[in-house]
Amino acid sequence: MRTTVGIIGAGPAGLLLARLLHNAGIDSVVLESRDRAYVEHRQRAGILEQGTVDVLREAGAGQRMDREGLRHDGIELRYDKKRHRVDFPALTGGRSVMVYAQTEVCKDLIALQLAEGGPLLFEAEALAVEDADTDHPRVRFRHEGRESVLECDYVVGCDGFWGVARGAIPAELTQVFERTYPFGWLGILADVPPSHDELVYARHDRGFALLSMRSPSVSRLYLQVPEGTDAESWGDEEIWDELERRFETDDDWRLERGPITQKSVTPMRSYVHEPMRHGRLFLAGDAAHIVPPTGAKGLNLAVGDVVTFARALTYQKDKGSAELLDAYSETCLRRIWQAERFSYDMTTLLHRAPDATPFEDRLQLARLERIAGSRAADTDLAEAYTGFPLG
Ligand code: RFL
Ligand code: PHB
Repeated sequence: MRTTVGIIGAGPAGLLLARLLHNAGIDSVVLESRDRAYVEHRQRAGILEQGTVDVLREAGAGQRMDREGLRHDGIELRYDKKRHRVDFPALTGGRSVMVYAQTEVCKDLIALQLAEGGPLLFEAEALAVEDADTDHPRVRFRHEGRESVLECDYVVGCDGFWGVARGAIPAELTQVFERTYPFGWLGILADVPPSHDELVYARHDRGFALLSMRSPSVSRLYLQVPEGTDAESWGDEEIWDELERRFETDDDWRLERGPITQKSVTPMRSYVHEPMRHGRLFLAGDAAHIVPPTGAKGLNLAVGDVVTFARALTYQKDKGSAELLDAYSETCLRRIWQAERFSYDMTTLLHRAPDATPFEDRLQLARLERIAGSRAADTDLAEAYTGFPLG
């Protein structure tokens, strides 16, 4: 099997890349180790930055998002029973975000790829990337019980944090920057209308809580829990009781309860792998970097990477110049480090570390008061949350 761009992984990064290349007249093959139902139902991110929304529309993948997605013009920060709304359009010259789940983005892109695009093979597991530093890189993979080779001009590793592509970059050329956190998020889906029409990020002495949503009738909520917590160790009523405590206000706001349909724990990590390119192998999305979910940046960063790659390869095709491909890693990393910084800031602003001192508690509250009381600090948050420009 032969193609111009071999794409490993059919998460948002791999699927969107295949679509962008198809639109640019460049052929690709996508290899995905899991089956279609698994990829379409994996619960993850929920917030699309303005730039991501624009990219999906331009790629012809925005119709259902525009019908069913919920435009959000702000978020609420809650602390000390107080509520502060961050007004995105007022602070950023009109920008907003979209609540449209990653599962739905993936469903839309898969349907388009199968209808119009190049091959997308499910249950096709990449085993190794070979000859990455030559002009004929290859992906060895297993599909339908047989081992095969995909011969490529370029390989893009969109295979997430646990994928194989990153391992093909020699360790001596690599630098890894990493931080883990002593807590995770217990996430639930519940069949109940969201108790607020915008997301609520709550800082509480008992730990962080987040109110989000998937639709006008489905809520998505998260609780900070100790690292390594088993989701099943939390009973449903216990979860609602804890959410209620952490979202407490000094007004008559109420948290509505409903049947919990899914429960899981997500670990928290910050991670950057440099460089993101070795010869003709490029890394994109979670394969190269992880942010803690507090800033809602993971999916949006993946989109930024593949837009950068697609532009660079199109430039190479049209102008015969590898200038943008050569700059890929550097271009992506500038944006990635801004998202790492913001995600870290949001995480440390809102979570309570197990060894937090009263001094650190007061500092968190002072930081929150500063955001609530200063247009400059409020704007800083709004700009980062709605997203930095692509490239
Ligand atoms: P993905 O979505 O992980 O997709 C990678 C794909 O590669 C496949 N794969 C392979 N395929 C072939 N051969 C192999 N050897 C392969 N190894 C792996 C996998 O099956 C998968 O389909 O990466 P991508 O495309 O870079 O997209 C990134 C986003 O998914 C990610 O940044 C966000 O979802 C991060 N994230 C969250 N972000 C938020 O903004 N809000 C959230 O609430 C949120 N929750 C999460 C998350 C990430 C999680 N991970 C990675 C464990 C919850 C979880 C559990
Ligand atoms: C979500 O809806 O899953 C979500 C929203 C905002 C975040 C993280 C996750 O910061």
